[in-house]
Formats: sequence, C-alpha cells, structure tokens
Amino acid sequence: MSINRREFLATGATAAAGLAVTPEWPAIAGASTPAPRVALPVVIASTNGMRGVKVAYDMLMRGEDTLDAIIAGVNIQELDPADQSVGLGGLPNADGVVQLDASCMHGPTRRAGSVACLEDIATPSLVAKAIMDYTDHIMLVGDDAKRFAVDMGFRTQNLLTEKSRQDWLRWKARLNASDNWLDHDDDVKIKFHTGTINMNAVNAAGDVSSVTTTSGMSWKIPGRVGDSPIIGAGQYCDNTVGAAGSTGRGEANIKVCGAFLAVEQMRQGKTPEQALMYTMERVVAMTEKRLLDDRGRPFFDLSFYAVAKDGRFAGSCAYEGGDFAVCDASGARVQKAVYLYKANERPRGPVNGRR
Ligand code: SD4
Repeated sequence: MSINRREFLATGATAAAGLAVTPEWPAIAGASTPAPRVALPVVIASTNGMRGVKVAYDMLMRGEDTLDAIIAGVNIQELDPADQSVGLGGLPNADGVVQLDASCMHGPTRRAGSVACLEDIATPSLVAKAIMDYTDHIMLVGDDAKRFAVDMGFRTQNLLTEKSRQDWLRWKARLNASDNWLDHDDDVKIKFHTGTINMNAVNAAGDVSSVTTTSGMSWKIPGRVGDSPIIGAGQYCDNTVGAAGSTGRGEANIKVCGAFLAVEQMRQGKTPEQALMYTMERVVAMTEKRLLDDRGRPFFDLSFYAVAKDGRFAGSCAYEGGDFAVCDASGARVQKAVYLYKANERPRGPVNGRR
C-alpha cells in the first residue's frame, strides 16, 4: 500500500518513531509568509545547555516525551557542581544559602508546574514537574515545597560547594570597607552573577515543551523569587504555537511576561526572531530610569530563546555577542543571537543593573 507524505504524518507513525520530519505547510495560524522547511525535532537552550540539547534531541529521536527530554537536558547542569548558576553548586543568597527556582510547561497536555525558593534539592526542574504531575496546584515555595519534594522521594543534600562558599565569603567581605573582614586581591571579581538554563523543544509531531531552572541572582535577598519560576516570564509554551524562555536579569523580564509575550507574538505571525526582538524592545521600554544610560540603553543584559511549532528558532540579547545552543538534524551547535545594540554601544555602568 502506498502512502503519501501527508497521510504518513497524519498517522502519527513518524512521531511515535521520533523520526526527523520536514513539515510542508506553515503550522502557525495567521503566519503572513509560508514557513521555510525546517527539520524536526528541534531543541534550543541557553548556551550552557550545549550538552543538554544533544541529550534531549536524542531522546526525542527515540520517541520520548518533549518535557521528559528537555528536563533530562537541564538535569545535566543542575547536577554539575561546576555550573554555579543552577542546582548543585549554584551561587547562594546573601545568607550563604542556595535557593533554587524552576518551572516547566507540557504543551500537549496544557499543564504547568513551578517551584520557588527551594533549598537542599538539586533538581528543581523535576520538583516543578512533580507538582505538575501529582497535584492540582501549579506552584509551591520554600520549606513547604521542600517538604512536598521529600514526600515525593527527592533526596536532600547540601548544595553549597566549597567554591561557591568561598565566592560568597569574599562577596560578604567586600560589602563594607570598614567592617572586620579583610579583602583579598582578587575579590574585585566577586560581583553579582546571573545564570540559568532554559530549554525548549518541538518534536516530530509538533508537540512543544519548555523548562527553566536556576539558582537565581547571586547574593540575592533571601526569599527573592526571579522570573524563572514565573509561568509566562521564565518560560512558556503553547502547543499550537511554540515555546519561549529567558535567562538573565529576571526583574527586567517579569515586567513584560517575556516568554508569554514572545509566544503570543509568534501566534500573531511573527517569526521567532521578530517575536524576540519585539520582546527585547518591550523590556527596554519598561525599564526604570536608574537602569538606563542617558541614551536609554540598559546597564544589564537579558536573553530570550524561542522555537516555533514548525521548527524555526531564534535567540536574542540586548547586546551583540550573545549566543545560544541548538540541536536539530544538523547536530548540536552554538548560534549567534540577534540583538538590539552593537557591543560597542554597551554603556559602562553597574554590572547587572546594580549601582
Ligand atoms: C533570575 N533569570 O533569577 C534568573 C536567573 C538569573 O540573575 O539569570 N539571575 O533572575
């Protein structure tokens, strides 16, 4: 029996087998121009997800679920003590305590989960998924989130590595020049740090998922919640459109609900690149004066990542020089992000918007 390509796709056989496919028609309603042919699956992430996008892609090729695949991808960074922006080894808050945020969305079943200010559990992405899978709620925080996780069988451990503890001590020592702590010559390097991993995927059937996980802004005030666990800011997906997520200064992203905004822009027909540039422009437009130079350019940076249901993808930054990780039929690689301002336009100013 012969079967044409469209019928073959419609059988779902391709999806079940996880095969790479090339959609022949634009999947996004309202798209003004036909989408270019893009091979599926596609996984994109912040650059620290280079190892993760390959792991996730291989799982999608084996027909595994989109959210399971990208969570396996981000687990690599969460469990890596050398990555000081996520999970085990993440830089702590002002009290020297590692507090983690994460959220995820599963496109095909339209579900979401989120956890904030989680301590002692290295994989908040899996805790967010457990909240999604096993409760009628979407978000749990703090000690109660930890108790839930322990009840679910998650293992507790000290997440503060010796390297992160030393960095915290040095930051603390430099807080006040007239305190009783001595400074060290290299302490000038100890500033506020940002870092996070966001990962988004679309499989051969066009199913979409998204996840973001982080230790948040280093030296933050205990209890501070960033954008990563906020559904619609740190990540968002809609199975009829695509997925988006963010890393960088969460306070700037929360005010524009950046991941939601990017997905909604794609829904209205913008390409991922156009949707992310629009989102970056909204971030700058919504930034308070103290964080802008006299020409209106932000002192901080922020990155967005988006993948459309048809496999087109992009990354964006405020300033030239940013990149992101992607894995598709051409393999895992780093690609340049689009940007609003040239690198030499970056104002000299407080790092990460801190004065
Ligand atoms: C946050 N966007 O908590 C996250 C992680 C980060 O500085 O990059 N922090 O704001």
